[in-house]
Amino acid sequence: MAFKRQIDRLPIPPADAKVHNVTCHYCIVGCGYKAYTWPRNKQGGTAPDQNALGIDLSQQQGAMGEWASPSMYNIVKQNGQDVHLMVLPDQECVVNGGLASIRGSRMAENRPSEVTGTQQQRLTDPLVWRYGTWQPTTWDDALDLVARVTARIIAEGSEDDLVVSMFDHGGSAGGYENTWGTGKLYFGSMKVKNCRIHNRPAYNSEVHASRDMGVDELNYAYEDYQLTDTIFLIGGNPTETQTNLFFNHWVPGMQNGARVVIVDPRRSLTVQHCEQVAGPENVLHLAINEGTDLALANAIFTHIADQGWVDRDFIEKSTFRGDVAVGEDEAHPAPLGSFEMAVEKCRISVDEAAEICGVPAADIVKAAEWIAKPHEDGTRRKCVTAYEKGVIWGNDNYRTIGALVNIALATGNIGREGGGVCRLGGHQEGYFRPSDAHVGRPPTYVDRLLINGGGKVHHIWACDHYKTTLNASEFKRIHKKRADMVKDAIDAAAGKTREELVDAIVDAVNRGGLFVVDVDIIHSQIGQNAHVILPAAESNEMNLASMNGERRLRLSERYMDPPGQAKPDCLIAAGIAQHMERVLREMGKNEYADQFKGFDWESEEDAFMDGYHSANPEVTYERLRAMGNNGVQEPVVGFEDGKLVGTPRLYADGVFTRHGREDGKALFCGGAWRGWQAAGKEEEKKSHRFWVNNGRANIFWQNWFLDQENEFVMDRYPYPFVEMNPEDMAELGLVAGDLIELYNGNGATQGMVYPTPTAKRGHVFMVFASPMGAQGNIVNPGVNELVLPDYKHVWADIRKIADAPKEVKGISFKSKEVVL
Ligand SMILES: Nc1nc2c(c(=O)[nH]1)N[C@H]1C(S)=C(S)[C@@H](COP(=O)(O)OP(=O)(O)OC[C@H]3O[C@@H](n4cnc5c(=O)[nH]c(N)nc54)[C@H](O)[C@@H]3O)O[C@H]1N2
Ligand SMILES: Nc1nc2c(c(=O)[nH]1)N[C@H]1C(S)=C(S)[C@@H](COP(=O)(O)OP(=O)(O)OC[C@H]3O[C@@H](n4cnc5c(=O)[nH]c(N)nc54)[C@H](O)[C@@H]3O)O[C@H]1N2
Ligand code: SF4
Ligand SMILES: [Mo]
Repeated sequence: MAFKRQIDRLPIPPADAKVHNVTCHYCIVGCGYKAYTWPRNKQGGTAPDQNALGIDLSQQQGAMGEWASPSMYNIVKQNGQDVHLMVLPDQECVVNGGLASIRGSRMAENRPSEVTGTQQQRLTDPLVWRYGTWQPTTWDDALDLVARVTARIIAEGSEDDLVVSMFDHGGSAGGYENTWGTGKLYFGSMKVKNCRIHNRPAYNSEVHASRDMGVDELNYAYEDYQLTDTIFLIGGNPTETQTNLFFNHWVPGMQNGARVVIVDPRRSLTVQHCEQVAGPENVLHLAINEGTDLALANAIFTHIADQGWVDRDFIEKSTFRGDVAVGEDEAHPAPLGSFEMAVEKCRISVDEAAEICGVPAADIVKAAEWIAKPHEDGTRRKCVTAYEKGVIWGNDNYRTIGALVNIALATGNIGREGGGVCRLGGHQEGYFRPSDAHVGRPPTYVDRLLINGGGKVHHIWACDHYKTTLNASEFKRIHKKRADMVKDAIDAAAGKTREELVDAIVDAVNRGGLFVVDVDIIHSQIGQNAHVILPAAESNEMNLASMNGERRLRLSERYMDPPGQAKPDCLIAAGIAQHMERVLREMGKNEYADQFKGFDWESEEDAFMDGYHSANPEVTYERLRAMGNNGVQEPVVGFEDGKLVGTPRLYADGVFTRHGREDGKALFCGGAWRGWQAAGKEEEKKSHRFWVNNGRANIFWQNWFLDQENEFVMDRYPYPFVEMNPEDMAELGLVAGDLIELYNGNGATQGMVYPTPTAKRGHVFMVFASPMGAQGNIVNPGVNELVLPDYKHVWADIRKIADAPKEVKGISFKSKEVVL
């Protein structure tokens, strides 16, 4: 922050500064940036030929022009030397068109620097629990312990005793390199079935229904927002969560005349921003009762079908024309089949839905008209459907997502300009792993397994369930208790040999303990339970390939050294595999040891070539580098004239394949409304005063792992905010900034009251995943049939804990609804 760092000027990158392509490693959008680095003793000048930007810096730059804020600058290590670093949004990148965001523009200041003192929390060495604390050590020492304990436990029991929590995305802690490294280890060398993904308690898809219907969830191009008539948003808040998708694609779309239908029980900032850009008359906000999206979507679908606003030709040619193709069963929470089957099963009147959803029937009709009613000249209306966590972590995930895809299929809005039915997305994607078929469907509910005493060794990669899982109070209590048993055993074995130490650990896990290995960039909260902590490198401390929400694949280049001994995750996975192989041979298990061969990678590029490249032979680092920040949209279908050739939209040929059916026909979903689907939700709602809606806000990135050491964020929000209606506040005797406790039968958490006049009475919105108050503490353990959590639907009571503490006294509680 400028005022704190006493910075009123920044060094100018000289004309010969090194330039690196950077894809922002925070959200799904993957904005393009350029990182400039240059020696510490050099500076450029203001004349265009004296600086790397090639512009006249003696002149004031325009608001949308190229300029650097102090947050875009740092001094970092590159090949062992201190260098200046400036990370600026790329004006030429088609994703963001030169826009930054409040997160991406802090990439530079969120780098570890020994000179400026930023992010000194980064792990620099492997740590092992010794003498009652964590002690730094070598990679060989730490990995030897991991491998010995893991190999012993598997040899004496089975691979089912190893529980793995691992990221499955792009950006940092992911990308094609790292998902392959971990995937090859746990699904190639081993067949670990008790594994879960970073954000949900099982190994499954967030959008099973869409895939089962044949539709991959990222099927459009971002430019479709500029070519469409209507944007249909359900359970997403893109101005805060996919920021430059909103500003660089939605805004021009609205300026081109697109109308917007937004389904969110809360008046989000996206509603307000859309009203400003499109005019309130072109924005329809359906502030439905929480969890009733399925009733709404089915009513819109029914109305569209009854009015005949469907694309008959598309239905005939591209969708299944029988009755039921896949019956409802344990693995399919609704039948899948023809349009007619779905219309019959999903049928619900507009009036009935209005009653369930708590919105006027006329608004539901209006939504259906905006989405599907043909233009006056009879031409088809184009509509982009975009959804995210309000329905993914919502009530009845499978049927609700199926219902949204139904609408897009019925109106022929997939694979065409101005169409698409897509996840907005979270992190970038970068999934490439061996088959996960051995996991099964439904998969193991891993958190429950751990809570019930299952599993003996827990490998954790880049996630912190302390802050982000459901039923977190119970999870933490038990995880800690089990990990402490092993800590005690290690403490008691102090000074003994490695063999005796391993014996002591194995004995403790056989008594119910849990041996925990945590791979992270910081010492996280769940890391407090770890016996071995392994330091990872982040994006740009390594090269990293990932794709964004329109499947745009880029290589984000390494421009600095990782701190200390930290390494890319793929090379850490390789290290574990190599030590497993060695230890297993020592144990005489040669055949099993052989399964851990093939990890002799020296760099992340080797991991990329071994994994992603093997299935996509056109794609290499060199070619990706040449494609720059605009990259190529996957799937890559060729290499011509020195360029990779991609695919702007999926299913342009009307052939649907995601479900693996040979007929290439999409399926409709016949999932009727059935009230609260997950166990315990209905009772919880009845017995508590407040709905604790929860999610994200622009300023934070995820569980605050970097934000917690960033003054800009912590000065603004020292505690997680809880938005509350001022009349509810008055009734509870609360004033702005008071610390409150939110409690129910699952546990309790705390936050800071933020008066919000637009909040409905009895609804609060809490920012999730804060180190100072995890919302997950009060989320019940209920999941859907395929073990997807419903984080969003939580009811609790609220009481005051304390007056606003000192850090809170100075902060603003102004409305967040700013005029753009
Ligand atoms: N600033 C920022 N951006 C991020 C992230 C971040 O941490 N910070 N994280 C990234 C990740 S990993 C993800 S997954 C995405 C998530 O992106 P989003 O899904 O856009 O974000 P959320 O805030 O979780 O939830 C969106 C909305 O769901 C609404 N909602 C709650 N219950 C319901 C309901 O019953 N029905 C409907 N229709 N809506 C409901 C909430 O009011 C909220 O406005 O964001 C990504 N982008
Ligand atoms: N109540 C509630 N709970 C939710 C949600 C919600 O909306 N409400 N949303 C869910 C969703 S969508 C998500 S994505 C999850 C997020 O849950 P998590 O995945 O647990 O949270 P993150 O902040 O993404 O975790 C990133 C961790 O990885 C570390 N890390 C960062 N970069 C690297 C790297 O390059 N390598 C390694 N090894 N580690 C790295 C960070 O220090 C941090 O500890 O939360 C889920 N939980
Ligand atoms: S919108 Fe997302 S990808 Fe773009 S700069 Fe912001 S955080 Fe990074
Ligand atoms: Mo996410």
